[in-house]
Amino acid sequence: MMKKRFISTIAIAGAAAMALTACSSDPEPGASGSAAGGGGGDGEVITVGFAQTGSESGWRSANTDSMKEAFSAENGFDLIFNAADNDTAAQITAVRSFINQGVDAIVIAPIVEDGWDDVLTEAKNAGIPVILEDRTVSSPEDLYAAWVGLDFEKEGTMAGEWAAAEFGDTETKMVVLEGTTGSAPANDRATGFDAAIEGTMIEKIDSQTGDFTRDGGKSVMEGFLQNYGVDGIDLVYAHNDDMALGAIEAIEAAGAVPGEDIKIISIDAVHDGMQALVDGKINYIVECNPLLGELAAGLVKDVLAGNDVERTVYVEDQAFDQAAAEAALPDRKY
Ligand code: GYE
Repeated sequence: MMKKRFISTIAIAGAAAMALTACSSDPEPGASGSAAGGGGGDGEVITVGFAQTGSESGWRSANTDSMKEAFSAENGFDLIFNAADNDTAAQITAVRSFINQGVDAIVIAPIVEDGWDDVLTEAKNAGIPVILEDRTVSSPEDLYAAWVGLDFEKEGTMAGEWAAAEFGDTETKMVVLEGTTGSAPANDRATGFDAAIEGTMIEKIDSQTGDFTRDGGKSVMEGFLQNYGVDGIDLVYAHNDDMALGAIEAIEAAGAVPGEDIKIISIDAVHDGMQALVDGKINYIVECNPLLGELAAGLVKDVLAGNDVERTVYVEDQAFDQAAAEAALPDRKY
């Protein structure tokens, strides 16, 4: 049985504090600082290769910042950062090069779920632990040490439940802007949402990938508007805020009012998305917390130190309507 742990935003601050505690209990707390907390407690700098997906969205920028901050020299790390520009082959090549460089640990935010068995086996054979952050893989669990991220299916369910409550009793034509094909969040956000709207009067008339980017969301939405017309679409479900923001541009260019003529639901709750929600252009957003750096760094240290870790660490998300977004926006960290 997999052990599962849910962590709230407050607990993330706690985890950060724990990480600091771990650092300060290092054998030589007064030492120059550059190697503090490294090498699983033996004062060595930990070399970590991080294979990021790319830079497709606001969420991704916040996640990259969080990772770079946590895997800093002050925290005892030497970080080798690679962003694969959403190219799955390039991401696997990056992981292979980390193995060849003999890094201490590898962290991956896997672009897609499938295709990881070979390179994960190579890492295992080389004795290099792999920690996954953000997205999941379909590989057997013994090929990686731990995963930290979000419950994407639950995010989809929360979005779908809101849609069902708001629009379920009226004939509603919905189009979907999917995330990257084959990625865990695109798969799971579709599953959760579809189950939640089952049996309602919401009809999915089309669904296409916009690759989690603003440009992708805009051009797919332009196509939908061409095919169905402004009057033929009532609701957009976007798998992330960036695609919703692209859709807003397309809807406005078509002479319609986003959030009114065509309602929009999205996922992430990054700053620009929350602002659009406050402005009434998006109607509902489910959060996806990108601040996973401290937890990922803690897992790397624990795994290298031979400590028992939670194999699956879920960070909890919330959801926002316009009033909640207005209240939350000033204090948002991303
Ligand atoms: O929702 C999207 C990003 O994997 C959870 O990837 C992440 C998703 C996020 O590009 O904005």
